[in-house]
Amino acid sequence: MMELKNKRVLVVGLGKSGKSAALFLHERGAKVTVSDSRSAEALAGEIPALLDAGIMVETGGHGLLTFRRQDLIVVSPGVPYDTPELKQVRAFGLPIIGELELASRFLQGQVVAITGSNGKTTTTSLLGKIFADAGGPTLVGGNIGTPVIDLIAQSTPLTTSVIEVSSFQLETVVEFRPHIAVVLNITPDHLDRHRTFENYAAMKARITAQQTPEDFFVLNAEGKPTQMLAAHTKAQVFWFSGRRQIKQGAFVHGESIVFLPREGAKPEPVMPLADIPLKGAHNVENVLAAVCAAKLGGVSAESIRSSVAKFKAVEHRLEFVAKIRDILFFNDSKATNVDATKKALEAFPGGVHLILGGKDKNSDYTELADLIRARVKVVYTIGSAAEKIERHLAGVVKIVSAGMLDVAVRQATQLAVAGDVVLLAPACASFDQFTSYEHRGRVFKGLVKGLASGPI
Ligand code: UMA
Repeated sequence: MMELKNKRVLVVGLGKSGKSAALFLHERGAKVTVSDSRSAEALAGEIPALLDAGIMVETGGHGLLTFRRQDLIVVSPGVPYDTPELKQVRAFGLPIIGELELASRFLQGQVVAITGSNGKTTTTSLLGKIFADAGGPTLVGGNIGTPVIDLIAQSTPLTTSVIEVSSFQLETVVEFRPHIAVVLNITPDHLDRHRTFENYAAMKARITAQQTPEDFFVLNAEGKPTQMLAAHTKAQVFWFSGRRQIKQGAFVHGESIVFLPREGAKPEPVMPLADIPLKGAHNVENVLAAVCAAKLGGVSAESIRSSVAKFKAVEHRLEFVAKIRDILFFNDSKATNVDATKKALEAFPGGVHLILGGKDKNSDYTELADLIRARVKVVYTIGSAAEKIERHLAGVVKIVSAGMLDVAVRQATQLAVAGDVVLLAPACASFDQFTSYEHRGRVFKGLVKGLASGPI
């Protein structure tokens, strides 16, 4: 375990991760400073408690000198790897780790880590529920919302921690070693930060870097980027597939999900597909991944089946909001990249009014053209990416430049007819107009609920 007493530690970023990291480090006897690019006014709610605890706070930017006087730097996931300050710190040879790495050095019990471009949160909550229903002490956290540091106090050697990890968090891991690691899929996302798809995929691969032959690596058998990872692990590889039988792992056989514990064994039936309560083929893949990881974690097929059958869609992931005048409203605010929007569209055969836009991540929206042509009646653009999206989809579909979410919802409701679907699956980050994708999703739901109570 890492010795922190009297160590000078700088925590960069005072969001959820940074705050938890700072307080944890302080409790362990470190001399902690936090630094955030936001102004003191913007952080007014956080600062007094930190100062009271004896933690130093720097606001309005990161001073180079602040970085120099430290023994360790702990960066928040949202802080880019190549900021000038971090570049310079690296040149001095100071250790830089992320909140996940720090937490994993203190977390007790076994870790099941899930990454992927899409489906992470659904799979993490489902797997958390499966392990908890099976009766063992279970904790759930990570990118899903609760910093892993906040799980440490409750963890014991018997705990299973089911952790959602992002490419941002994997960028700063060193010794992080999950007993079971899952990669759901790798499709372009966060290219504004990682620059190239290859860099982004390399970050995802770091989830297995410290695994050993006693560990398990669960991979999607469909798609080159996940297939290729099998060559880069020391762990035992298990696969999942919605399309075909695989060597060992979980797959769809007829109308059921089955698990194959090793090559040549008899597949064990786990559950009928009909018992999956979630919409869309992508959710079958999420369930397959969860089944595979749960079986490897020792959960019985019967227990898995009953947990999956009771599972409810996670908020903001293709979440049904309301039916008004026979128009269905779905909130998929978590569709923050092009691939997630594709998956959302695949869940509806047609008649879709699609709200797209927000903060661009260097994405290629022309990839949506075929599905939009086949299934979407009108696209409503919002946010700073609107103009780019309109250029990429010119001539493909009728486009309404709505600008703001409330305008988009109002216009979609006017143009939609009975049987149509109004879908928020924006393919972009939310940070231009909202504080998070959750905020955007809640605003959308509020607008829809407002329609339900007033005339339209
Ligand atoms: N900041 C700086 N300097 C910088 C950049 C940011 O000081 O150069 C400051 C900001 O002013 C802000 C703070 O850093 O005060 C924000 O830190 P953060 O962006 O790391 O956010 P947290 O609140 O700590 O939340 C993070 C994850 N956020 C990101 O990865 C962007 C949350 O994932 C996660 O739930 C939380 O830790 C707990 O683990 C959110 C996310 O959007 C949901 N994740 C991305 C995704 O899912 O696509 C990866």
